[in-house]
Amino acid sequence: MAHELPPLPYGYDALEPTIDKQTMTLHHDGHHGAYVKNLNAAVEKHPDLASKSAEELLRNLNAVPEDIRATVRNNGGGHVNHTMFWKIMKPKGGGDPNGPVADVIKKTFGNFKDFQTKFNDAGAKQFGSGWVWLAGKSSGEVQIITTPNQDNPISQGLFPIFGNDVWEHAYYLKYNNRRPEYLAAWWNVVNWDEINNRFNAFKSGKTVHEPELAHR
Ligand code: MN3
Repeated sequence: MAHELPPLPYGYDALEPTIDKQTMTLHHDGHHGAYVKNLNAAVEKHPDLASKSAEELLRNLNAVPEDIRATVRNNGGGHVNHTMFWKIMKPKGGGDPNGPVADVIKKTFGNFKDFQTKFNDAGAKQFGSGWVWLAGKSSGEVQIITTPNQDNPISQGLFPIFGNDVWEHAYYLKYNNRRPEYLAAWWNVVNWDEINNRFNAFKSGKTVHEPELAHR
């Protein structure tokens, strides 16, 4: 069975006014759709990889044949990253974090405002395309990291608790070149319940981050 584009869990206009309908349509159907299509085209060349989930491929990129390794890294990464991204946003989201993720933010960064500032600064400074993440380390601690292109933290042995997409395709139609404005507004659509689910999975040692991608 081929890799599949998961449906958007809400309408294309559901995150208005923070993220506009046209951006969501192009981003999900166009960009994410293309990552899935390109990943399938690459994996078709190596039928022994057909049973592997996109996460399994990313977790050990050195095991992926060299002729498709860069394609799997970029398009498998794009598939896994965006599958996370749609879930950790929701209409009428935002507000202060709650639950265990609020506790770890307070413990690690002092308070939510300081965490947001550090996260937004890291995302603003990521040169070119990429992502800013709250990632979990094997020690159980969390840290803010950035990755270029579509690299996912699992390729570094880190758990992607949540991340924001700072590719221009994520914000340019509405925010133009004002990436910091997008980063600041994005918190209005964050889904803290889903982020707590992910944080709990990290704390309980789960190694699958996007369960819907695990069974093919
Ligand atoms: Mn994107």
